[in-house]
Amino acid sequence: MAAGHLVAGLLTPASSPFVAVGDTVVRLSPQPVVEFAKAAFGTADKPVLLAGIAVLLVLGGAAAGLAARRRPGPGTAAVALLGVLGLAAVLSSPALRPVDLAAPLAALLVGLAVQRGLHRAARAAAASPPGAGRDGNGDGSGVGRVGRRSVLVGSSAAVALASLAAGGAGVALAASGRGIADSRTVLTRRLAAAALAETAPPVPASASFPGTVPFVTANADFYRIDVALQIPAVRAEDWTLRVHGRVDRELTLTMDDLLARPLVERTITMTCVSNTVGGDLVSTARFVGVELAPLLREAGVDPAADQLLSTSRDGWTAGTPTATVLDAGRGALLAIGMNSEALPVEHGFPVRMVVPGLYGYVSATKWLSELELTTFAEQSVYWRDRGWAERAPIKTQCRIDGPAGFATLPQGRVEVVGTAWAQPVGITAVEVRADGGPWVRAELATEVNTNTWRMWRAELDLGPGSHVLEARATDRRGLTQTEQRVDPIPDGATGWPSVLVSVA
Ligand SMILES: Nc1nc2c(c(=O)[nH]1)N[C@H]1C(S)=C(S)[C@@H](COP(=O)(O)O)O[C@H]1N2
Ligand SMILES: [Mo]
Repeated sequence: MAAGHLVAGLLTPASSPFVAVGDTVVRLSPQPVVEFAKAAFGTADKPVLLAGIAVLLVLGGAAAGLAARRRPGPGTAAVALLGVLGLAAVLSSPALRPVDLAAPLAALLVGLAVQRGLHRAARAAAASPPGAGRDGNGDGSGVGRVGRRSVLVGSSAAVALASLAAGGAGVALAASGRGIADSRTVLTRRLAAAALAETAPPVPASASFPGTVPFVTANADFYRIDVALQIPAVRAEDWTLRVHGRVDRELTLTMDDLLARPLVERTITMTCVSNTVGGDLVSTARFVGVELAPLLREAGVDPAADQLLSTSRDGWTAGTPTATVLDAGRGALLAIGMNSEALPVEHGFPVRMVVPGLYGYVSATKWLSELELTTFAEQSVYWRDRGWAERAPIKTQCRIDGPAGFATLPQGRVEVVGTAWAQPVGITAVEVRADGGPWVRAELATEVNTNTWRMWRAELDLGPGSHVLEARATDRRGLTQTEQRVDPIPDGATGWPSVLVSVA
């Protein structure tokens, strides 16, 4: 495994057999398993999966070792099986090339050699004349004390080799990581120096209330959702975007091409379809990028192409209604900057899509590499293949941020604060109530724009005892969110957020 990791570190990090098998498990997992993992482990699902694979490998190795006490066959078969799994994982990955087979191949060959060598050492020791290596363990297996010693020496040598390879892999991966970090620094500087054709108005202090979350989410706090076990490493200098499919002329753009276009800055609230009522898979940033609509118009879009299929460098895909992207008022972006920096690597460096008003899984492709004009009938995409809706506009929703659930409050007036969102139309009202009583209209903070969330506050009079506080939002279309609770799958959760508090 370490040998495979080393070769992958030098070539393509995601081709490490360990990572590639993990990616394949993620890709092939049946939908109930995926939903279970998300519910049980949340955003820790990635380390849990990798640790699980590591445990299985160790247990499998131990079992293979026991099975190979007499004949090398079972051990060789186990190593070969693992090697073939690694090869198959890399071969089936949509994002890896044939040369990336070098990593699982290295793992297979080194694995076979090490297994062979260890087995031979054990047999040689066991077969040596009496006195040199008696069968001292009494189980008749033929592996005696000296046998154990040579196996131990052999194993230690293998461990030492593995550590060397793993260390080398670490160095190789760190070097490629540094390459990306340097590229990000350069891009951040270029963005800072660039003249913006449109800047986002500053967010006024009146856009939030004490007790609400900060209006603009810091990059480090911005929610993160993706299926990438290994973040695709693409230097801005090497990045290209191919625009193809049902277009009059194919385009290939580089970062210089993007930066030569008018750069716009927009404050946008992104939302994940998996967000449950009251959840925090919603964040706001000031994105800098280029407008997608004029770019697609330059390529010449076939009017029949109702789906814009975007592909990530790691093979993940999303399908966005072409009409939404071409709608100039919507302001879909190819984003390069996020809160005065180049995009953080985990948020899609160097380029991602951002389309206000649509859940991320149908619009917000990170590590963007391809845009294809096609139809919803012709082609499906990653989450649609796994039971989620083909189209997914964001549902009007709100969240209570204070008081916290199960808080104990002093008697008297209680301040309730929170946020609400209805991209792209905006929020026009939020109401709160206690214990199913009359709705009380909340005070709304300044609207930054209709593509962002809007903070609110209200006061309620609460007597002693426990109380259920609820909230509901109304959007500019006049639609008030429904009380009916539904799960996120297939197209987003509904229901009123509520908290239980007690007044002393
Ligand atoms: N390449 C890639 N892009 C992706 C995803 C992914 O799994 N892979 N997940 C999408 C989903 S479901 C959401 S909600 C947003 C989240 O973006 P963030 O992690 O920057 O918040 O990215 C979208 N873009
Ligand atoms: Mo999402």
